[in-house]
Amino acid sequence: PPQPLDAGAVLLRGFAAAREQEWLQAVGRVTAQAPFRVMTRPGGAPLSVAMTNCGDWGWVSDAQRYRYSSTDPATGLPWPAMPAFMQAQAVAAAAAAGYPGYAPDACLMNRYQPGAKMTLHRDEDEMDWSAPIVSVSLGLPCTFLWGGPTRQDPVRRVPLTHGDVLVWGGPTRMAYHGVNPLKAGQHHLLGAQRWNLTFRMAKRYY
Ligand code: MD3
Ligand code: FE
Repeated sequence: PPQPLDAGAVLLRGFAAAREQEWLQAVGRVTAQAPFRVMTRPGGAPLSVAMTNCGDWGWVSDAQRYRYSSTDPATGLPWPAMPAFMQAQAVAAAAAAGYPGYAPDACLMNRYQPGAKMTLHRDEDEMDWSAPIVSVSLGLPCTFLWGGPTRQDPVRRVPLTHGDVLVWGGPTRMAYHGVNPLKAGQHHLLGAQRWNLTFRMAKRYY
């Protein structure tokens, strides 16, 4: 049975592992059209994670601000469509976690290389904060940092490995979270990388 981390947050260990080849293929098709790239954060420093998107909306950052954009700023073209396989798997994971009716319109794809990290933050650029977020981890393991409603709350360390899927809804949807610097290593499929895909309802209501 699914393992609840906290109210509304469910960890589906290994949910994506059985179909890892299809995940790799789907990510490969998206990144052939819209490659991973390092974006600039407001203020001008680079993010340490390389990103791309698929779906109707993509999360982007530049020296001015964070926002959702229907087009890839690198080309001006629409983001690649969300592969049907990825969309169906995200919907299935949400349903398994107790969230029927999930309809993601955005998938942010993060690529971590050794040393890359994500500092504590909240995902607050989506219009409807009641819609859950589904997160798929592939490749090297990481330590996920999971805090509470304020930056000062204590942080739990949750190890995430290849194929783990997390569903964040309910009260934990707005929790602070981050990722420790990725340790060096070799994954049998991805080499020295971790990919994390987060499915969101960016502009659609749940
Ligand atoms: C908890 N990504 O892209 S995934 C992000 O591993 C992000 O790349 C991390 O945080 C990564 O914004 C963490 C797990 C995750 C994603 C969204 C959440 C946890 C969350 C939203 C609310 C609470
Ligand atoms: Fe986040």
